[in-house]
Amino acid sequence: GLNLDDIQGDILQKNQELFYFFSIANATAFKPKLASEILPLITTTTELLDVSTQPITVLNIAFSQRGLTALNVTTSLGDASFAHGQLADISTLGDPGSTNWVPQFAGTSVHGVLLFASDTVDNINDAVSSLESALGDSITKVYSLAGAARPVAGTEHFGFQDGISNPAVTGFTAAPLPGQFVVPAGVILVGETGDTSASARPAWAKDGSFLVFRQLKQLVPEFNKFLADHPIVEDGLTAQQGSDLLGARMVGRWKSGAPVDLAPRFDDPALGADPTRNNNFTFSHPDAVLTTNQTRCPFAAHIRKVRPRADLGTPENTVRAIMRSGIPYGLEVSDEEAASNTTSTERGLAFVAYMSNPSNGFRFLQQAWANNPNFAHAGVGVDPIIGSLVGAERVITGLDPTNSNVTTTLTTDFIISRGGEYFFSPPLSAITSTLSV
Ligand code: N7H
Repeated sequence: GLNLDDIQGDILQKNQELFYFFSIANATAFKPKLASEILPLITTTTELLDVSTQPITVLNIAFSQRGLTALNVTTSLGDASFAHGQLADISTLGDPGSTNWVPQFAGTSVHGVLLFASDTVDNINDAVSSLESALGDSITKVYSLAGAARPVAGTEHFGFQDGISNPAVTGFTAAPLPGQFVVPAGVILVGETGDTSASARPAWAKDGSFLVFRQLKQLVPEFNKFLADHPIVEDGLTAQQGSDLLGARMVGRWKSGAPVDLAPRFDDPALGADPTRNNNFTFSHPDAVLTTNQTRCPFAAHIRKVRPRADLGTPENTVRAIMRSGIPYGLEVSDEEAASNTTSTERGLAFVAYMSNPSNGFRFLQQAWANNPNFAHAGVGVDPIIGSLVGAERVITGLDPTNSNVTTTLTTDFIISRGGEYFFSPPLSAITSTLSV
């Protein structure tokens, strides 16, 4: 089985979370404090499994390549995108230059990130100030981003339930839900069975995981305006229903979480809320040709682009699987923003995903699938949610269920990347054996 005492435990549903990006100002002073002050506070997966051992504030830590270098860790983690940092991937990821990036992510001082998660902001602030005083000037704060659950729990800012489909991990998830994707532990954890890159990683990295962080700004009033202006027109649908259907087909799920593959015309909140049913689909149906039929779920729908299920075989889906653990950030849309259809205060998704191989996982999903107009079929168009053509207009097919040849042109992106970094979330044992010595 997995050594859950050695694996950092990032809680999946959280109320408040602070991402605290830091620079190691003095490695000699930081190393002993990493062992004596930070390590005892790190929350393990074991501790999270039982309510009685869950701390008031969950703490995790992860390091960028620059951070490992600052700690004088010279063994390579064997992943080029991690080694070069996310800024070097800017064109690979389709970000239209670094002008939209948070300047700190475009700089060179982000050595690591501390993740604080709790029920309240006060708890987080207490944990931050006590850790800050313990660490003194061995680190400096570079940047922080505060995430918070929205009033409708579990939704992201466009209004859709998120966090429904995460893989079940062999050796960890005792009873996978019906239809849940089961992956070998090594797809998420370095060095475990199924990690195809294990031989490239140092022994101390075993049971760690790469953490991809992205600050993804969402233009919510603009997205809503687009849906309102382009309702799907079909007999029996009101304009509002047509707009809701367009949004659902862009995502591949209704706001409730109900997959359009199972609820093709109208939302089905009971289906959306039912974990035994809301993942139990493959896009394949006996009455439809898988490679041409888009009456249920468009090929370009976000969830189908990033996880094509029956469109590809299980091995191809498996190697791309990621464990998502993001949280929304920013305020709710104000009345003024809604009335003017214009974002004036930043909000979005603090995207977090874990995987044993970031080049196979996140980076591949973004570049080769979401941003590729010819995946999974020629001429489909990019992912209308996260797909990028570096700011150019995006032409999507298949969004109209009545005629799959109709194209939908998106003249603007609804998600703007503000950048991020690639981190490595080490096993606790590596802190003792390697990072703090
Ligand atoms: Fe996505 N959204 O609100 O539209 N995502 N995503 N994502 N996403 C998913 O199934 C969203 C982003 C994946 O197994 C749902 O849990 C938004 C990036 C994957 O069927 C919704 C942003 C990447 C899945 C959203 C965003 C992914 C997934 C449905 C950015 C990777 C699971 C809920 C602001 C490169 C697919 C669910 C599966 C699901 C949204 C980003 C990947 C609603 C708003 C950058 C693998």
